[in-house]
Amino acid sequence: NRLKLSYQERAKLTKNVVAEKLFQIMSTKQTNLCLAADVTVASDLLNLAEQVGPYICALKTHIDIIEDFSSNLLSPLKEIAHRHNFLLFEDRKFADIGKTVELQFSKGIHLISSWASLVTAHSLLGKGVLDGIKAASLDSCGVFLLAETSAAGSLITESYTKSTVKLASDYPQLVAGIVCQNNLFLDNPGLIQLTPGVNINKTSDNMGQQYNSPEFVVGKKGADIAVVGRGITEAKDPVETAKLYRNLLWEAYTMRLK
Ligand code: 5IU
Repeated sequence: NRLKLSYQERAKLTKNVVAEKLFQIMSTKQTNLCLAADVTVASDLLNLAEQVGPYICALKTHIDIIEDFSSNLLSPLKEIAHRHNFLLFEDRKFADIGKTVELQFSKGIHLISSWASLVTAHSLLGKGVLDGIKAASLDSCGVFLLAETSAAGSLITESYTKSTVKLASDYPQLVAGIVCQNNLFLDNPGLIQLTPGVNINKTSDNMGQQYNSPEFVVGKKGADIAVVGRGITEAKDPVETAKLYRNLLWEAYTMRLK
């Protein structure tokens, strides 16, 4: 049962090297918080990464929403991630045939494979998406496959969710974990459960996002890492709020181990 194992112990059970690194970072920095840095200006992204960096294990980006994107953003972003010891995680949600995914991952203006050590992908088209990511990986890369979402009215079915977990376990070298809302793989402690839709002040937004509390997702739903976006980025004091989420999430994890 992975829920009773520490992140440190689970680091040894991973087959994907980025997942191993992520568990080690979580353990060393005592944080299972991933910040969804959904800002649209390059300097805001860098400032957020710099300020919140000490309290997170990963910074999740949507690099295609940056209005003033240029490749000049990439080296300072990498430098901040390195200095504060967190991973860069592009939430690209790859969903095409393998060859196209290979190109989307490594080409275009965003050059994702040159800086992101983690990416998300849909399992909809099957294993090709993983082959495409693998073909374009420069260094080591970890994929999070989407098995469930926090969105109300999602079209994902139970059998789709199940098949996605199966696909993940068929590619242990490449898959770091699964994005989901429920405890889907107790028996596979090397995989990481990443759960978005976490907010302490709201239960939804006006576009179908559904939120739960840190205690609920980590304590009851098996999240290893929680993704928090607007709960932090739209707070009056994002740094203090990031610390608060970090503490609540870590406390929920230590309670779970007992
Ligand atoms: N995200 C979700 N739910 C999902 C998946 C991804 O919210 O099921 I898959 C992303 C979208 C956004 C972040 O980048 O996680 C959540 O941001 P907020 O905490 O601001 O809602």
